Amino acid sequence: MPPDNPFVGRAGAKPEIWSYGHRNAQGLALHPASGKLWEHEHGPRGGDEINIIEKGKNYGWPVIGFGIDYSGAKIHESTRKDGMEQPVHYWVPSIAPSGMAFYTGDLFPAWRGNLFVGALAAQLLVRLELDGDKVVKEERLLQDLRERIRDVRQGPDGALWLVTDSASGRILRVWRRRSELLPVVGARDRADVLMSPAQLGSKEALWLKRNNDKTCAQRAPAS
Ligand SMILES: [Ca+2]
Repeated sequence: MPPDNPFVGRAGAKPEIWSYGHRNAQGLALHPASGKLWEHEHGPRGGDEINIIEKGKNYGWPVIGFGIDYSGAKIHESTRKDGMEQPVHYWVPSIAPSGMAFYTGDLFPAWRGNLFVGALAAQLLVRLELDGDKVVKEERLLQDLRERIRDVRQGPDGALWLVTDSASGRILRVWRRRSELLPVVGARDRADVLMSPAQLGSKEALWLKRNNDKTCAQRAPAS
C-alpha cells in the first residue's frame, strides 16, 4: 500500500481508497499534457459523468448528481454540495459511456487534444473538445453504425480503434486516406460509414473500415 495514499491511517477508512463517491466507473485515461486522471462513470437514469480524479476527494454519489432512479424516483439531495466535486461534463439523458482515449495522433490533426468516449446505450462515439480541464464542445459521431461501442483507443498509426459490444462484436478502425484519389473502402455486405468532411473538420473524407475486410471494394459516394 503506498504510504501516501490519502486515507492511510485514517480510522474507519480503507487505506487503498484514492477517491470516493463514484458510481460504476467505465473509463480511465491520463491526460497527455496535464497528466491528470480523467474518469467517466454511469449515472442511474441520466447523470453519466466525466470527472478529473484527485487524491482524497469525494465525487458525490449518492448525495449529489444529475440523474434520477430508474423508477423515476428522486435519488439525490441536490446537484451540488460543499466538499463534493462537480463533474467536468455530464449527460442527461444517459449515453452509457464506455472506454476513453485522448487523441494525440497525426492522422487527424483537427482532433489532436480531443477526448473520445464510446457509448453503449446511445450507440455512438463522442468527441469532446477541451480547453484545459473544461469540456467546451461535444460532437456525436458514427451514429449510423448502430453499434454499442465498448472501448476506444488510439493506434500507433494515429487511427482510432473501436471495440463493439454485441454477440457479433467487431474491432473497427477509424482512419482516412491521405490520397487525393476518390477513396475506396472494403465492404462485404454494405458500405461502411462515411463521416462527412464537415464532421472531420477538414476537406478529406473519413472512412470507417472493417479491419478484416479483404474482398470487394466499393467506390465512395461523391459527396
Ligand atoms: Ca459525481
